[in-house]
Amino acid sequence: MEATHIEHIAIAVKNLNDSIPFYENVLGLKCYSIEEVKDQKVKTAFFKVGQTKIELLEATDPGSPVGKFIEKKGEGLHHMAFAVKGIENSLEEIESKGIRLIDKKPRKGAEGLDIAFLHPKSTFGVLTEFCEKK
Ligand code: CMX
Repeated sequence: MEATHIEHIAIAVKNLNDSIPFYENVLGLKCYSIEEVKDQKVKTAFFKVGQTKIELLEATDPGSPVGKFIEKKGEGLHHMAFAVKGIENSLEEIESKGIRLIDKKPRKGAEGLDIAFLHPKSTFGVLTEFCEKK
């Protein structure tokens, strides 16, 4: 498989409106998009830092992955996403190496990317995502 760069780093927050001003007014980044991803039960806010993005995640349902994460661990680093070439083949390849997949096939994520998650128990505690722009 080939990972080309860190596509985004995602941070779980309780409330987008409360956290966006830190990134804009303190770090000087610009929120260029707010999008709800119904499938993942989140609202997202995006900032660019070079070719990498910061993605803030607010749960739209307390029983969703981000809702459960906030309840258990509080706000903080939620996952890291690698841009990969050939997401289906990458998933097949790493599954054959014994890595536990959450998504065996890619699905549609924010910004229309194909995305798939690897289980944090297989990746040294960091929820890891692959994504590909097609
Ligand atoms: N990072 C690291 N560990 C995590 C984690 C995260 N983001 N989320 C959960 N875990 C750990 C928990 O701490 C827990 O560990 P322990 O058993 O040691 O306590 C274990 O995983 C199980 O957690 P859980 O709360 O019982 O939750 P589930 O097993 O029901 O689900 C997971 C965990 C990772 C499978 C689920 O969160 C998932 O499918 N995530 C992928 C999808 C996702 O996160 N979507 C939101 C973002 C979408 C987007 O960016 O668009």
